[in-house]
Parts: sequence; structure tokens; C-alpha cells
Amino acid sequence: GNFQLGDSGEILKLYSGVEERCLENLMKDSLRAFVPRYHGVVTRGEDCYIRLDDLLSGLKRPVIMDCKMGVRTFQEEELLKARTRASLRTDMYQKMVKMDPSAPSAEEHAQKAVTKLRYLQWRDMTSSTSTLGFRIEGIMMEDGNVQRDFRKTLTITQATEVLLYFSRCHLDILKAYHSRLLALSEALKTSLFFRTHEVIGSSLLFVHDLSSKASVWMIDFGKTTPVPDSIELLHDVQWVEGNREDGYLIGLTSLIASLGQAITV
Ligand code: 4IP
Ligand code: MN
Repeated sequence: GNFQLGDSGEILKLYSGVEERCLENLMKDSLRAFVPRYHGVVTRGEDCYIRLDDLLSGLKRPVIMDCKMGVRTFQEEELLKARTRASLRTDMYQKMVKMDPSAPSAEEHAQKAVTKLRYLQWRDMTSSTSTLGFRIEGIMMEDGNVQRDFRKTLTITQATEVLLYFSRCHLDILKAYHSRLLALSEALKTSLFFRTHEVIGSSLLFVHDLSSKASVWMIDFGKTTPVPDSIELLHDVQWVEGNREDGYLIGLTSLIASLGQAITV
């Protein structure tokens, strides 16, 4: 699989050069306190892995929520691929049909396949990604029960309902998340990494347990890449092809607003 347990209780994640370069940079950045500690690379059998601190260690019956950040989840290079050498994906066509049989076009139905760009764009447009700048990818409750379908969670208020369910309305947990995100938004303002990287497909991982330890971590940097020196990203403006903007701060603002609602109901 993509993950293994390391010898000292750390998490081993299947190697990606893009992610390794991000983690190396992040360990020297103002975002360091918001990223699982990176311990270099190990080889196991045929495969190479990235060693990361286990974000769940010390938690009893952890509760987890993964929010994928940004107004899009595909890289700009995906547009070029779709125009020039689009490989057709039957697996993505099938995922699409399963969720909504009427989503594929007549042509896509005929070929029983879609491009990766088409699938990722459809996921972004039919979730809160394109409007709120984030989407809930999944939740695991303390009994291990996993929920993955949040396509109907489209507004801040609907996200607030999920937050209340996820925290079982524990105000101390919601407040801890809220202040952690405010601290993150401060750290992002001074981060050299953030100014110079397009952050695509990265998540904020919310973790707590009922002893009320609650934290949020930035994870998944496999599609986060440096931009040319001539570009300085703002992260809070709309994406147009070529500007490399990811809308990360649009998502963070939405999440903070939703937590703000949750702690005042
Ligand atoms: C997945 O779709 C996610 O978008 C993955 O992104 C993406 O991996 C997969 O592409 C795609 O099938 P669902 O979540 O709807 O199943 P992430 O890894 O950020 O969750 P990439 O390769 O884009 O990172 P493929 O090409 O790996 O299947
Ligand atoms: Mn992810």
C-alpha cells in the first residue's frame, strides 16, 4: 500500500520527489509547526518511503477529518496533457457514473472513459472546492466508521453542520481548531514557502480525541510545486490559466468562518 508503519512508530509514506522537496523546505519554514515532522527517506524492499511523525500518536480513539484545500485540485500541466496527449481513464469514468450516471457526455459514455482533467474538474465543480475553496474528503469517527461522501456539503452552513457532528458539539474542541487555524493563517503570511509554491491537492488534517486534544496539520504535498521567480502567489484570488493561483486562502477563510459559526451556535 501507500503507507506503512516505521520502526520507531513513525509513518512511512510512499516516496514522491515533489513531496520530499516540499517537506525539506517546510522543515526550515515558518510553517514548520503545522507540518508533521519529516525524518528523511528509507528503503523497504523495492520501495522508497518518506518518514513522517504519526499525527495520531498519543490520541485515544482518534477522530479525523481531511479537508482538501484550494479552488482546484488539478495542476495546470493537466490542461496541457488533456489537449495534447490525453490518456483516457476508464476508472475515472466509472467513479463518475457511480456518483452520477448523467454526468458524462454522450461521447464519454460511448468511449466509457474520461480524461483525468475532466474527472478532477467535475469533482471540483460538484463539490464545495470551486466555491468555498475547500472540500471535506472524509471523516473517521472514534469507532472507526468512515464517511466519504460530502458532495451535498456545499455551503459554509452545511460545513458547520459537519463540524458540529464531527466534534459532537464539544465547544473546547471547536475552539481549539478555530485558534489553530487563526495561528496557521498568521504563519502563512510570513511563509516563504507559501509565497513561492502552488499548493494543489494538499489537505488540512483535523485530529482530536475525547480527552479534547485537538490539532490541525498540513499534509500531502505531492502536487505542490515551486512557481517561477517572476510569480508571487496571493492564494486568495481566482484562478485563471497561467496565474498558478490555488485559492488556498479562500478555503482557509471559509473554514475559519465555518468554525466561527460552530462556536457561536
Ligand atoms: C483521485 O480522485 C484524487 O483526485 C487523487 O488526488 C488523484 O491522485 C487521483 O488521480 C484521483 O483518482 P478521487 O479522490 O475522487 O478518488 P489526491 O491524491 O490528492 O487525493 P493524484 O495522482 O492526482 O495525486 P490518479 O491519477 O492518481 O488516479
Ligand atoms: Mn489528501
